[in-house]
Amino acid sequence: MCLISSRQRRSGGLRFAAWTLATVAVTVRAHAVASDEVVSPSGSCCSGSRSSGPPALRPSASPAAVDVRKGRPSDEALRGMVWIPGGEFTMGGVDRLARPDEQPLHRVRVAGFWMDSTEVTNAEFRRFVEATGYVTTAERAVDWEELKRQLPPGTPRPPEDMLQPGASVFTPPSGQVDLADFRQWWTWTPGASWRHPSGPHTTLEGKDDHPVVHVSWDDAVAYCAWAGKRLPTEAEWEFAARGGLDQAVNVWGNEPVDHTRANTWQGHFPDHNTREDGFVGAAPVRSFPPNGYGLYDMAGNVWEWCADRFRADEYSRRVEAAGQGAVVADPKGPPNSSDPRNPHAPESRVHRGGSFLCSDRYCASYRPSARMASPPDNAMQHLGFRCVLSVATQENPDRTNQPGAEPARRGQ
Ligand SMILES: [Ca+2]
Ligand SMILES: [Ca+2]
Repeated sequence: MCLISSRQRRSGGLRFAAWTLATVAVTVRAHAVASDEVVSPSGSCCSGSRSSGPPALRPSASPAAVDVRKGRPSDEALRGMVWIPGGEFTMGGVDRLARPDEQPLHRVRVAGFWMDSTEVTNAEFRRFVEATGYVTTAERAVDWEELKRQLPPGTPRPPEDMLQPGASVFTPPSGQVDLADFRQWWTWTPGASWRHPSGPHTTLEGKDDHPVVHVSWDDAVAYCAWAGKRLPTEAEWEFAARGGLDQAVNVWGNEPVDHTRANTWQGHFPDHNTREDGFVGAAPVRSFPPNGYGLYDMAGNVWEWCADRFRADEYSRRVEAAGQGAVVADPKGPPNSSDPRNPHAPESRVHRGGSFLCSDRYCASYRPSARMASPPDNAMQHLGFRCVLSVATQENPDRTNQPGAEPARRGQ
């Protein structure tokens, strides 16, 4: 658990430094986050350097994820999870909406694993916070004295509200705007956090079964560690999202998205949401049909963090390393990030699946091959996560909950 705290301090500071370098001459409103944008402007913003760190997590608060005597996940750990059988699939996309970072197509094999059937909900995240005292990235103020040591000499102090706890909230404009300017619909909002998803005056009342949002990658990793689980790799996430439909455009097949399929955006983005699917923002999990593996909201609702660092050229590098036609086994992402959307960020982590802000006009990232990424301390109103769990076998007793582990049993 100490590792979690140090990671938060590290990436928080670096993330905010990246923002400052990229946007110091821009207005406060420009400090909004990266979005669903297909070709988003460089730089994105952030929840700031949270150098104060969370309080120490209390030990023995984690549910027992693995029964070490039996070498398999405990019934408690498997609650709400489904077994994703391992196999081969074609990773990437070449449909009309596919982007260059989804190519080239290549064959990938993943070992089986358990996966949360839904995005982690507010109720689940609350149990984690109550058990551990964890404080999320967005709930911590920025330590300017620490931050400025990471910046070029003379870098001006950011506006005071940028140093306060907060996150970016979707604020639709009143009319049509330039889709290349995400500042038109993202507003840095002091006091916004997972507890106050639309700003300090909003609550979670009636939203226990909504996906938790405004959680950074660091927060997601902390939750998964507490639960004895982990974030999926990007390959595992895409394999699972496809639900057995290899090379289909969408998680339900090749039919285009509509309001019955997933929580996405209907109408004119970002100023007019006709909410034909019933939801302007996030929906309760399981509001739409599951995919072939029984997973809900793998398309839309909220984005989901993955473990991997992001590189736009990861697939071409992967194919080059493995050789044309090779099957890549359980890729775990590159050692370094390279993200043209966040060129100043020292690290960028993948998130997948799109959100309630996606439409085919704007992002189309509800497609299982679509890739996006943000710095690991970004907390956003449309970004959450779900966990996976690997299990050990007698042959591989040390692979418990590591990517690539084999199943001890099948179920559900
Ligand atoms: Ca919707
Ligand atoms: Ca989702």
